[in-house]
Amino acid sequence: MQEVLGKPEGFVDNFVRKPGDYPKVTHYCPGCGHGRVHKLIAEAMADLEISDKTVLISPVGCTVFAYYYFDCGNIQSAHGRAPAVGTGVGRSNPGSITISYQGDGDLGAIGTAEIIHAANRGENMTVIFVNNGIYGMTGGQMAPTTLEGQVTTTTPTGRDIDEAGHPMRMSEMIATLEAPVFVERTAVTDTKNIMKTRKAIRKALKSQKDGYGFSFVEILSSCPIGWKMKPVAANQRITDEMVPYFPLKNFKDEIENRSPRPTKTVDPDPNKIIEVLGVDKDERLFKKDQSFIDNFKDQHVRIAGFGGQGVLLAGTTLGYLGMETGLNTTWLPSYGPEMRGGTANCHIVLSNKEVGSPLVEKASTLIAMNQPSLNEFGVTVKPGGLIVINSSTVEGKYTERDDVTCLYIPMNEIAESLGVMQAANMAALTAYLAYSKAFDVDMLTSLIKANFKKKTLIEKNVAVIQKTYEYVKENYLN
Ligand SMILES: Cc1ncc(C[n+]2csc(CCOP(=O)(O)OP(=O)(O)O)c2C)c(N)n1
Ligand code: SF4
Repeated sequence: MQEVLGKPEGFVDNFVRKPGDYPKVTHYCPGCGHGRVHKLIAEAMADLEISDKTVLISPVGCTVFAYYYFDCGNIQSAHGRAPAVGTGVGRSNPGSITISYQGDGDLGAIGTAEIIHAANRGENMTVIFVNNGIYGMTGGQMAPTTLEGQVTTTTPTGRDIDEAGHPMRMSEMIATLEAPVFVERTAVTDTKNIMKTRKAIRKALKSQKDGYGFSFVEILSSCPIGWKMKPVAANQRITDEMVPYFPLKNFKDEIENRSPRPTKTVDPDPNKIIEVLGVDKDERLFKKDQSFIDNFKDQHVRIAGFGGQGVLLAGTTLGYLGMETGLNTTWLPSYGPEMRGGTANCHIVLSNKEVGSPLVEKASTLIAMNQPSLNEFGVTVKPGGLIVINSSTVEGKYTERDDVTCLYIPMNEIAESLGVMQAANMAALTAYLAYSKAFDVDMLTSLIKANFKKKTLIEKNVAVIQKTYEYVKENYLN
């Protein structure tokens, strides 16, 4: 029999990076280990016949390029987050094969939490951890696996363990956890080690295919560019310097002793949840009015101000109005680390259709509780949209746009005059509702009465709503 060696089936035919490139040139530097590891994965995918159900997740680092090469589903994730993305992919697609392909900076530094917890949960995923002891892509900074004394751009006199700690042995750490089924460290230095790596990758993928859960294959690999060495010397350095600290061995192989894990779909029965929570899904504050729902015009509202102005509460109140009338509703807060005085804003989407995204990039209404919010978000309002401005804190008129309607409401004065300064947010909400007619202002009053506990607070808030309504009627409604 004659065996023809060629490109593994698991690779795409042409590695086209940009028009005009020679399609067979890869991104990787001469002597880089990534190419060798790629080939072993591509071969295994083809031989195990799993390409059509494999999703390979490449995060940040030189690993990021993986999606140019593999003929399978590819997702590019944020730095260190591949195991978290893989968790979602695996759980929502039972029976799929998830490969998390990560470097040592990615897996051992920024993504430490993700890898440890995915391993600890025993997610059905295969992690290929390419350990080259350095941040390759960014020019050779120290990584958690950089050896003691190793010179990098951020340790020009060599890694000092008193200052930077000891190099981390990730395989050893992962192997202490209960759930992982297979953990092995290999290298891609020579034929013998490449064959061992090949076997480990196959074993990990096969065990995932059979449903055994989490496998981890760490591969010592060279980065001649980051190490500032010629490829042959870099290869030798793995054997001489890395292997003594990172021994090549199997740390865990439980495949024979375990049974495949049951496939669980993360699709909880909503009726069951409703039953457990003891709520009645049809019980709403407002009687369901199908014609109101059918005629409802989508609202994309951004409410912005500084912390302490009740911006987020105004948002949830509006969200409750949506929920209590039977609309689809999302509320997305965004605020600084400070509790008070920092910036705060929230996005609210209300619709009679499914909401595709909770982000309000183009607002139909902006409620600007202070000047910085108006400056920042005024430009995001859709032409023909509405801006409700707190004229107690914003000086003059908003002249940046002539294609939107602006309401100037002295929210602080209204609230203060009724002895409840914190209710400026209700003045804001009332002005928006009164002008836009998205909901009847009386509905806001009913909601406050139903949701607020303190009688005096209810009375004061209701007074703010009434006074603001009068103000809007007098100044903006004919
Ligand atoms: C959130 C975030 N932080 C930092 C970076 C910058 N960054 C890009 S690649 C990289 C290092 C990757 O090193 P490693 O995971 O070891 O992979 P290698 O390039 O060596 O294969 C860093 C820090 C980024 N892109 N995103
Ligand atoms: S910088 Fe290092 S890891 Fe990145 S492609 Fe080049 S040799 Fe490989």
